[in-house]
Amino acid sequence: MSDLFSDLNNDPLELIQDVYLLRGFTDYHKLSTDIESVIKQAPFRFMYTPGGKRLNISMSNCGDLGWISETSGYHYVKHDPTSHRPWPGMPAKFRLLAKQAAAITGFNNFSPNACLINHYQQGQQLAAHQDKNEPDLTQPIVSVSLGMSARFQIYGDTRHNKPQEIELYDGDVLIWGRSARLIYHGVKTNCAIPHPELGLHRINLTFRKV
Ligand code: MD6
Ligand code: FE
Repeated sequence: MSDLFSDLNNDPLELIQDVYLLRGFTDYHKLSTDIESVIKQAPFRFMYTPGGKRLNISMSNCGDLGWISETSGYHYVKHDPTSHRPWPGMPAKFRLLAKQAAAITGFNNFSPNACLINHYQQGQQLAAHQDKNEPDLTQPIVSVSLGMSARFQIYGDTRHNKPQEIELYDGDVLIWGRSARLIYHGVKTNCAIPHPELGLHRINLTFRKV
């Protein structure tokens, strides 16, 4: 399995300092069996913000810990609050993909134990936010885009900047950390291009060490 991803794009583009893009590093087809298995065990669901609003996109998790939003705040937890069972294990292929993508961009020994799975239908968006619920901010985040395209927005150090926008397609992988670890970012899908298998659905895997 070690060469599953290594024959693909090993030439990252640095979008801004410490944010790297690997175009077409993987594709939905390679990961679909594992994704279907995880989602069967822990179906996508809409979570609620601490302010009581329903999030725009549905989510699930796999790995030792899963990210949840609820009225008491944002947390990483070992059990799926819907089923009360542990989150599904992180598939070996997912772990390898994240490790290899991180290593290519100089983040050696990345060993993620949490994978948040976001699901978008066309028009659903993720508002500008920072990822800051992780205890060790020296660890990078690896993010895999699958399915329909999306417009990824990079705002920088405040959400009030005009964002740099980049279109992400099936199999694109973003890796970021160091000076960029806390930048604001968001996602829009109103102009998405459909994917041959997933149609107007997008799945995003974000790998973290927490
Ligand atoms: C998404 N991604 O692409 C959402 N966060 O659907 C993120 O929020 C994200 O891509 C931190 C690092 C990379 C990301
Ligand atoms: Fe994020």
